[in-house]
Amino acid sequence: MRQTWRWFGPQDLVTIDDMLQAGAEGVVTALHHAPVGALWTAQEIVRRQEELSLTRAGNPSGLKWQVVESLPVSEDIKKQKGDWREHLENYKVSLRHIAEAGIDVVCYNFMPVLDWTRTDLRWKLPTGATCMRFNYADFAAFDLFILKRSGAEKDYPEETVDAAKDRHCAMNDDQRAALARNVVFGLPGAAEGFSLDDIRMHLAEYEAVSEDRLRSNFIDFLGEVVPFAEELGLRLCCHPDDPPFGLLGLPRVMSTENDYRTIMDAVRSPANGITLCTGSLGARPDNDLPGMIDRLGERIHFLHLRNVKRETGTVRGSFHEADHLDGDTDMVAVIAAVLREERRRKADGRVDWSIPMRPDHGLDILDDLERHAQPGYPAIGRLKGLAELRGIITALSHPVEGLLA
Ligand code: CS2
Ligand code: MN
Repeated sequence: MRQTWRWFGPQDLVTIDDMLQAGAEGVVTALHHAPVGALWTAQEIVRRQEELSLTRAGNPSGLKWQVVESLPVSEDIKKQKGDWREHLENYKVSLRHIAEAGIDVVCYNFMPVLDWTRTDLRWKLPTGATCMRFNYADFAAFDLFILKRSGAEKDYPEETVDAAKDRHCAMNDDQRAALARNVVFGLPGAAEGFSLDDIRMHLAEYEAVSEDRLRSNFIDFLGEVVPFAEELGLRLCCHPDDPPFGLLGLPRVMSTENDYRTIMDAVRSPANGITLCTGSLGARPDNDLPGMIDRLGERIHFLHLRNVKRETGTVRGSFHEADHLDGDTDMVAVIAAVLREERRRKADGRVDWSIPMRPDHGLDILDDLERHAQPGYPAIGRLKGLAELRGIITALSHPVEGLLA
């Protein structure tokens, strides 16, 4: 595995110097300032490469831009409306510029309107660390009583509606505003923030888009970009829905193994691949992550290793982000499955046998609590996560692995 680190560009409070000390071997970044749907110019890509190639003192960092996360897919493309054809052309030209810059892995997602969604960005754990949390009752309180989405009650079980009512009553105006801000935090690093009216407008646009329609639009998108990406030697990889179930009545089509199987089978090409995010998929008890790696492994081009603690046993429920080796995902079994896949690739002579991975999110601990970097992307919490993951990789790759047997 190649140990990478997400960087939000020069304004990121966690610097290139920091990631070097954490032991990162490569950088994951994007042109976060570029509007969704717009073209990524060759010059801007090169500028970002130059920025990450230097430490603060101006010495070579030795780091390369390894993975693009994300080249976002516009809402128009997802709905096949408005400027979608132009956005599609822009997407292809951006891919060409990315390939020409020597970057070969491109992550994206196909979630309508919202990227990852949480109700709390700094939830305090008993240790004093903070983490991101999705509280289902709070989310329902937002949907039912703040956004006041029509017909929302029918999307929740009665006990959740009751709990949401209690939660909403117990909140003051500031707490309600904070909840709304957290929910619509939207794309991390992107310039966009949404107002409630924006959300209502986007939801209205999706009223006519069923899951089947979204899936077929997705397959059309892949039909256009995958052959092109394959020619360029690129590997596209789709990040799962987060959380992996529908929200606000919006369709979601990348939440389960079946969803991935359908999309992988629809366009058979190594360029049509997967970002396996154990944090997003792990919020559902019915996703078998080591099994997914065994079964879908040959198309996994990027790994997000992260853990969540589910607070209920249901498919839709509350969860919070946990330490990388804690939580409900068996991270040792996950890493063992990845190492098996890498071994298969080596045996097949694949040049991409080493899969880029990054510690996805971390808890805010120690100085992180004061630094207030991008939510989910603290320096020390991620350093700890990466160090723990590296420990498992090192142990499982060691020739004396059987020593204790
Ligand atoms: C990321 C996602 O921060 C995160 O949770 O894993 O936002 C991810 O960057 C996108 O979904 C990929 O398109
Ligand atoms: Mn992820």
